[in-house]
Amino acid sequence: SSIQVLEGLEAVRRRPGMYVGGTDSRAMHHLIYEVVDNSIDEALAGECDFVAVTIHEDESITVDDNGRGIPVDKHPAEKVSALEVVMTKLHAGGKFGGGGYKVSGGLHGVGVSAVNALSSICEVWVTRDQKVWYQKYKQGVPEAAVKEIDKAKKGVTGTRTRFVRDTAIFKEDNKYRFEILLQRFREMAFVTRAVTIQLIDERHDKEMTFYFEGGIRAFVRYLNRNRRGLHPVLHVEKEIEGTGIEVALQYNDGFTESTYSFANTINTTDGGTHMTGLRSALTRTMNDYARKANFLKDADQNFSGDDTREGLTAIVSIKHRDPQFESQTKVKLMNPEVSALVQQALGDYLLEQLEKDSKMGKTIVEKCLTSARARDAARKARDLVIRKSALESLTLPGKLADCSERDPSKCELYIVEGDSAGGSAKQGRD
Ligand code: 0RA
Repeated sequence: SSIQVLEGLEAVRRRPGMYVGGTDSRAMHHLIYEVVDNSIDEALAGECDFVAVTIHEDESITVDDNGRGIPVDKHPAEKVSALEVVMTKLHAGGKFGGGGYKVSGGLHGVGVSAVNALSSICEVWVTRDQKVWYQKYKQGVPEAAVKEIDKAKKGVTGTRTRFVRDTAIFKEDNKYRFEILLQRFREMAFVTRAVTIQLIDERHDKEMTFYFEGGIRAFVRYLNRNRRGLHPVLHVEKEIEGTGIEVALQYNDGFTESTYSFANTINTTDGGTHMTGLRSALTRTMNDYARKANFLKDADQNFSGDDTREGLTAIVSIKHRDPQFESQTKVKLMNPEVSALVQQALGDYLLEQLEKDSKMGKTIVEKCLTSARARDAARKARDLVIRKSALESLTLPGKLADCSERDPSKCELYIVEGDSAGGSAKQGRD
């Protein structure tokens, strides 16, 4: 009863772009993510700690998990197995309405049915209640009803999905790329602490397993592995107004910024409101602390945002009930309230840590001070170059109007306030 049906499947085959972002290589990999996202959702619900993805020789994909298994009992409204509803109806999943998941990364529940629609063959095995249930589909259409095909050991549960992408839709001759999948699943394993994600490539006899007890703290250590960290990784995890907020950060002796943001385990490469929150918290807190601790004097300018991010490696990961993304490809988080939540969670924690460990505070502030001085020096140097070339060249930049007389003794300098005053001053003269 917690599963709602909103739409049919034909639409997906007609407009794959709307659901998986097209039919190119990227979209093809997206099929795998959609299926894996469902297993990760089960992990986020605390019901699954193992996910395996296998690329077979024929480029078919199997995704296994040890979650509760998709329910197979008869759906109250649809009159068929809930499994069939989940596999063949858009927007069907445990994520809508009351009894469903707390958080979810999948494409608003269209995930696995969209993959089914775009597959020439798809099969699903559900193990629960000491039974194995099975159904097979061609282009999203079931061959037969869900049926029990085997017995299972007590306590063993899970979902296995195998699909063959439909080459009538994915026409380009692309192959799944191990490295691309590897990167994605490494990130997912970092962000979903204590879940094992295994990737097996039977085409090349390769395999990789990810498991990170330390979550994003381990992620920061991994990103800084070739740099020198200036302090232990800072880490804060809070739940505010039902939204989970986690940030890990460490400054290193380098000068580049490496910041990453995740929303419900999805890497939001274009950032969004969680990233804005992270940046605002850093800028504000570093300025507050530097003033309080008298590193910045009254006459000194505030640090700019950039000053506080040189040599910073940071990750913000949020878990939200209803994440809003800019587009179906989910690269930017849009929920407006998230920015303030991240600012609050990180700001309070960071100030506390800096005040508690003044040696670390000093190290980080000095890093910001160096950045600010370097930026100031660079700006002055740039201004000088621009001014010099402005005076040398024929056209003047911005609001300057040149004189037409070359003899300095006959020239005057007029300084006016505002464009209209400037206009009158020019028009009033020959
Ligand atoms: C809806 C409800 C329940 C589990 C799932 C969906 C579920 C879906 C997928 C997709 C891949 N792996 C999955 N594992 C579980 C909860 C059923 C219950 O209460 O037992």
